[in-house]
Amino acid sequence: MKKHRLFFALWPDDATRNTLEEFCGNAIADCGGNHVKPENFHITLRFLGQVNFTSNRCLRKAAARAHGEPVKLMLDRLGFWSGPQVLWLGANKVPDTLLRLAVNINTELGECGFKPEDRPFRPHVTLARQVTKPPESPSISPLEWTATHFVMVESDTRPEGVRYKVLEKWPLTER
Ligand code: 3AM
Repeated sequence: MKKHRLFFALWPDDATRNTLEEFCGNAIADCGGNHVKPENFHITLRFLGQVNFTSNRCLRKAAARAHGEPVKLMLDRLGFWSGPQVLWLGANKVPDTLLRLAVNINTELGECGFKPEDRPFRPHVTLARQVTKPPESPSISPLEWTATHFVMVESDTRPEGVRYKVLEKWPLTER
């Protein structure tokens, strides 16, 4: 049976995507690595890996049960991880709404046989990969983004690079 490589994410609207590109352009250009295409910018909530059709249905039901409120982000920090060689954009203050959303998703995923991830949740937008040196300055013009939905994405690795396809989205609503 065909499997799909899936993950849950916060997915920027076009305006936010354009601002991300504008604000981070210089840092991305300076870092020298493999630049992530702006259409691929996102914040991963939970990576799922290869999933079959039956799990896929369970996952969609779990996502529909995982309540979350709108996530108001202030992206104001450039970072670099030397292990995975990633340049990323994140927030000095991660909002509780985002942490709660990730917990709720992970909790509901238990119904589908997915255990919570061992590694800590470090929300970020990957800007470039195969980066070998930290950015010259970690400061960046703060960018505000209020995420009003979260999505399930299929990741398709092709010879020309990875392509992401949004399969479904769920609203984040005030209680
Ligand atoms: O959100 P970013 O770009 O940091 O690195 C992959 C990407 O992260 C990550 O899932 C996101 C969407 O592809 N990823 C890939 N394989 C993974 C794995 N085995 C993984 N995350 C955890 N475990």
